[in-house]
Amino acid sequence: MSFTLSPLPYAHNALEPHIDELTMQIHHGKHHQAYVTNLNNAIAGTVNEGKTIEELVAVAGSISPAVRNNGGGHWNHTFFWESLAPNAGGTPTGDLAAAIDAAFGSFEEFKTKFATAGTTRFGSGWVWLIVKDGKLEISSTPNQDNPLMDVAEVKGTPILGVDVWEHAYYLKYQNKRPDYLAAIWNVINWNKVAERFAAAK
Ligand code: MN3
Repeated sequence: MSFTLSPLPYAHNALEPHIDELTMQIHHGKHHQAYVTNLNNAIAGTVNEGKTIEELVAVAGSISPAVRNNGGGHWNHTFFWESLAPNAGGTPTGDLAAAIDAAFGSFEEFKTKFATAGTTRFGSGWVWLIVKDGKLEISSTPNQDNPLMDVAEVKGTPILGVDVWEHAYYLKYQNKRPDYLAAIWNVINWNKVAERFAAAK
């Protein structure tokens, strides 16, 4: 059984003006599709055919670079689309808000630290909010790695992930990654993040 690209959970223009329609079309329809296609090609006829994406990601250090990179790309992007929503943003509430305050001092401090982690990730990668030993932490990973991978420097359960590859923002923000990371707060789906937090605790 091979992997398939799920449709975006909203229209390509639904995150305008923060993330533009053309970026979403290319990012989902071309980049994410390519990870799925290349992952399927890389596992075809091997022992990895038939494994779940979670099983593949967990053993990233001992599989081929093609499976690690494209498998990570598939998992990360699926997670990213669900981390965003139209008419979203605002501030987290309840247990999640309390945990953010406890870990980072305040929601504003959290946003600053998360943006710094994303901005200082050299080259391409991801910035994450994870649950580690019951507490929240910010981490970042290179390329298409993620905190579920055995190779991750900081391992944990991701509850929010933001793509900082140039393809995620270049058409609208050009080289200004900090502007993209400032705008992304307008479209974070905190209900989804809270749901993941409750499951991960
Ligand atoms: Mn991407």
